[in-house]
Amino acid sequence: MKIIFASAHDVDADSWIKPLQALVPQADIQQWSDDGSAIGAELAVVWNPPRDIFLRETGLQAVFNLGAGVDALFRLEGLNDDVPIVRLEDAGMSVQMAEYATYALLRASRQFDRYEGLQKQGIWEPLPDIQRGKWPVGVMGMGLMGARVAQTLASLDYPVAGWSRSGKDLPGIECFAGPAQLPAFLARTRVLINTLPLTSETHGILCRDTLGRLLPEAHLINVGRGDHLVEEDLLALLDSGHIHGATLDVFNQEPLPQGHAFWTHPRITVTPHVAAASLRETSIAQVAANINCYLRGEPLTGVVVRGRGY
Ligand code: NDP
Ligand code: OXD
Repeated sequence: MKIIFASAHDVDADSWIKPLQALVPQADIQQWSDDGSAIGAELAVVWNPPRDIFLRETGLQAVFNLGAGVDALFRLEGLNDDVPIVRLEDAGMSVQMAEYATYALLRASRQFDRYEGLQKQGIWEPLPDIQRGKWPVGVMGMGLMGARVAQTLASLDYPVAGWSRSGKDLPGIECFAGPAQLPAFLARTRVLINTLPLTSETHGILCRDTLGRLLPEAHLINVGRGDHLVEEDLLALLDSGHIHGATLDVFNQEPLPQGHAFWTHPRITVTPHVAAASLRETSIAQVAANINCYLRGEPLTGVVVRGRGY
């Protein structure tokens, strides 16, 4: 049984293939090559793979994604509707996401950004104490990433709400669900954290209409996908002052192009899609366990529901 390993990212493929091969010894795992030939793979292990992977490897029976978000796969030609797409389930990412969100929230709410400026000027000036009630947090997407983020911030006594497709019941978190409850969720939120998957329903969801409903002096933390955000709407709301700041990890175009307004905007913090990395050891162990289930004819975990897109 052949497995094709394909990553468009500049990764050392051997450092992924060798440990995976050790955990799935009965498979022949080969690295994608640009020479145009197919290896006749039954399975694919991918992260942002080359555009023609599904046109070339036409006998795939399942695709294992080395990340949580699968939107990039749906943009490729040749992906059959009946091939299961399996995504990473947490695999060490939710704790990183919680760290990232905590850092971004505290930088704004505890005014560490302002203290950085004061230090540069040599000014010793304690700013007013924090009032957590003035920093209601709203987490969009209450899956593996969002729930961990929401629970972490609630444990720091911030008022936290979550919004998802289906209703949730999480202690200490006010839960909203579906399009009908989105306006109420936004209206009580000052710090909006987006952990949604990118689907046809969520594309462009961070726009003038939704962001404009947030409480004044809002802060946006986008760790979902760049295409959730209408970039020019964010810039307009920053200009108007309705949004005070944004911490952005994901962008319409990655890498963020040189000269893009976000690079130098004084109230935008940019990170290069690193909020939560796929950790090699944990990710390989999870994918290998799933491939071994496949080989034994057992059910896989983390299979994307095609009709939902996540
Ligand atoms: P999950 O599938 O576990 O959770 C997705 C959540 O989004 C669910 O709560 C789901 O609702 C909700 N949701 C989906 N569609 C809608 C909708 N139309 N309206 C309201 N809620 C919706 O995914 P993960 O938490 O594992 O990952 C989420 C995303 O985070 C990934 O798809 C990826 O884009 C991003 N990500 C980014 C990383 C980074 O480094 N920047 C790293 C890892 C992930 P319900 O619970 O009802 O199904
Ligand atoms: C993911 C990511 O989806 O890293 O896993 O963005």
